[in-house]
Amino acid sequence: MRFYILTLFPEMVTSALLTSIIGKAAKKGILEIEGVNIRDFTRDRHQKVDDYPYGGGAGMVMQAQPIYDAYCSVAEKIGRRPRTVYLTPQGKTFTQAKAKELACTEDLVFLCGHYEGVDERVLEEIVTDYVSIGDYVLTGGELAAMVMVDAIARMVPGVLTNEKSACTESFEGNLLEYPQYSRPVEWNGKRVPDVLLSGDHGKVELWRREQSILRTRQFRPDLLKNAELTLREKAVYGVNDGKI
Ligand code: 6GU
Repeated sequence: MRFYILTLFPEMVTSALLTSIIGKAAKKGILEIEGVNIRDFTRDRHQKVDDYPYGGGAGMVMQAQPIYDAYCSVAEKIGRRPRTVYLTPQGKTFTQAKAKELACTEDLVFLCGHYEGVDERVLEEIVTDYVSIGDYVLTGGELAAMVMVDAIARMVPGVLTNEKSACTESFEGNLLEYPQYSRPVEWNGKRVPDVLLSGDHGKVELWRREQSILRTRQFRPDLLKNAELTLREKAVYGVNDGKI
């Protein structure tokens, strides 16, 4: 899988992402992350990439041409028009389901805006997905792109060494993850739950499932209506899907 991040600050994005687990996967050749500097595509003799908004108002607007040429350089390289995500608080909120969907794409472009915005015409021309990472405003799309690339890249087979963990963790089946414990058995006067020391894998699985459901009910009851629960679990934990 290849990620192309169109930005005025390519090193901000690549240096953070190429550290740690995602970087290891990139070294192994499982994925590629390329920062594309929009400023490299300016035709302005002062390297300018923004200008005043027509109609007036505060701030500057990123111009269409350098962004479009940066996008075209990627499209030409891969031989087709790639799926292109524009990071904006006006987009649909990013979810684990969206991460999964995008993880099936071979080439993915992210456009990071800055200043007051981006000329609408280039967005109409290249963007396939408008995505926000939450209801707050950032100064630019870079941090949002990093969040998305991390969440998507870790779903690519081979990126996580423990392949099972992508499927048992928080949000899989719309349930939060169960609590984890490691050595020592007692720390700060607190003992690890006995069931985890019992060696009975069946009991451990049942306990973890119960913990996941209880936690979700306590901290994210909004997730439960889409959770994958058996009829028995719904009865035992008093979960209804709003129909009752
Ligand atoms: Cl995706 N971009 C920007 N600039 N701000 C945001 C955002 C994205 N998501 C939340 N705030």
